[in-house]
Amino acid sequence: MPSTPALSKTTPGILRRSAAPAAGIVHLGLGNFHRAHQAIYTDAAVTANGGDWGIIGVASRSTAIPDAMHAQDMLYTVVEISPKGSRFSVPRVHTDAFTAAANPGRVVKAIGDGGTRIVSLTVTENGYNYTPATGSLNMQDPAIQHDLVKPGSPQTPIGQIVRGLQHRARTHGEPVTILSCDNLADNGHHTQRLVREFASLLPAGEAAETLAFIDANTSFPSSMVDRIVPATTDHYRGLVASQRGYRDRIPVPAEPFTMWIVEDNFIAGRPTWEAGGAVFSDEVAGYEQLKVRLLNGTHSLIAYLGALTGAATIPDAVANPDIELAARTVLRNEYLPSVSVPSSVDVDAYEEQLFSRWRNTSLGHRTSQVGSDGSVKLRQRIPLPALKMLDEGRTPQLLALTTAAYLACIAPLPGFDPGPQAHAMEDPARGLLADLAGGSRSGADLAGKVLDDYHLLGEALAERGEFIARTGEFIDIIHSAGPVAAIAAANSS
Ligand code: CS2
Repeated sequence: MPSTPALSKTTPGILRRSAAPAAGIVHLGLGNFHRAHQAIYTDAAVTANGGDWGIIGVASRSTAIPDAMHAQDMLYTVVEISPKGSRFSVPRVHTDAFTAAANPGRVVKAIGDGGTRIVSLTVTENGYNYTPATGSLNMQDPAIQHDLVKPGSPQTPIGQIVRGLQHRARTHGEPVTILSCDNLADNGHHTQRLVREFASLLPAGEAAETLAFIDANTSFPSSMVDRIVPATTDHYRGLVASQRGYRDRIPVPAEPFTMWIVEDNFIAGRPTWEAGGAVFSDEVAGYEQLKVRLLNGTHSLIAYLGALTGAATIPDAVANPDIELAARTVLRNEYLPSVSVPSSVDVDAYEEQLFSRWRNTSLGHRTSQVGSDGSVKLRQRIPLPALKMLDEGRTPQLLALTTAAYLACIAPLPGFDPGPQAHAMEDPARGLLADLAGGSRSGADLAGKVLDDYHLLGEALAERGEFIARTGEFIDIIHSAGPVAAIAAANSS
């Protein structure tokens, strides 16, 4: 039997254009999300209206995706998965792909190149090297320390961007847009603040020159991105081989739903992403709040409570009526009141759409994936809605429960086993939080150390004893009576 051929530019029937456009975008974070989101919109824009908007994809550490992309003529398959069936597409926009860790100088050169007009990022909340306590650049981070003194080999995205901007300032001086596509509240300003903070820490003359360039020649639009993109598995490789007749080492599974709301503030031009359905809007802040709180915040609650009940996937977790009730309550009563809902959004329809997306059983989105990196994700999701409720004299029961369930997964008190899904969650603060838990006698003790001393959810919430005490009580209930008892306690308070 002939073996299945590998995906390449000669694979019949997949390419709408014979060649990728010339590069105009450097994308930091060549992961699954980018390949199923911005790449699809860019492909639609270039197909409809042309333009030199090819993408140089930069993976942070792993060489797996760049290697496979080179072996497949920069191609890969996006597999849209719904219970009704699968749809396949092959974007044709990447012009190059490499790994930053192995080629730090090349990243600086690509960002510094005059042909680069947009530097976009999907580096996750964990990629911005900020301190949860203050939202500022984490000066204790050895990678930031390294990047401040080693201009030629930056390791962090913020360091890479600033070094690339310095190159631009000193050579051609062309403007460039820095576009964050991560789930950070106010992601444009947040990124701009970190970039400026890094630049201001350079030696005096360099700092002034770089800041002047940043202020005159860059823009930092905010954007809200949305598409559920699970990790790929052999199942999807098999599906592509059997349904499309070629071998793809790196297919990307994604839900059919996709959304991109962008602030139209591009100092050096942009692709016509509206051709792919992107919406340019002045209401990005409202969309970001809506998404980061209602979707991502509720997602965290579902992931941690789900993992504690043994659910491996998000659809399994929301199928549990207690978890569904907790999710609906946190979304409606605790997140929604803090959101400036954009004029075109019908909240009831948005909520129902979220639940139907979360119920997509064919997607297999794992609780351990959504539960990973909680120490940097929850900082984006919980503090502002919690503070608003506390200021109004109400206790945010389910936000405290989210925090408690997170800690029960990542930093259980001695003698408690949160189960395999919790063990599989990765988190940059796992070691530190586990140490704090190891030396704690009770939930109150742990919650005090994590929220008050360590400021996991920022400085303002560290001052709110009521929130910390309630989190401690939920930690104890989860440890002694389980997550369902904790949901009942939250709902009856
Ligand atoms: C999830 C997001 O992992 C998480 O924290 O909430 O990755 C979510 O699936 C996407 O933001 C959906 O757009």
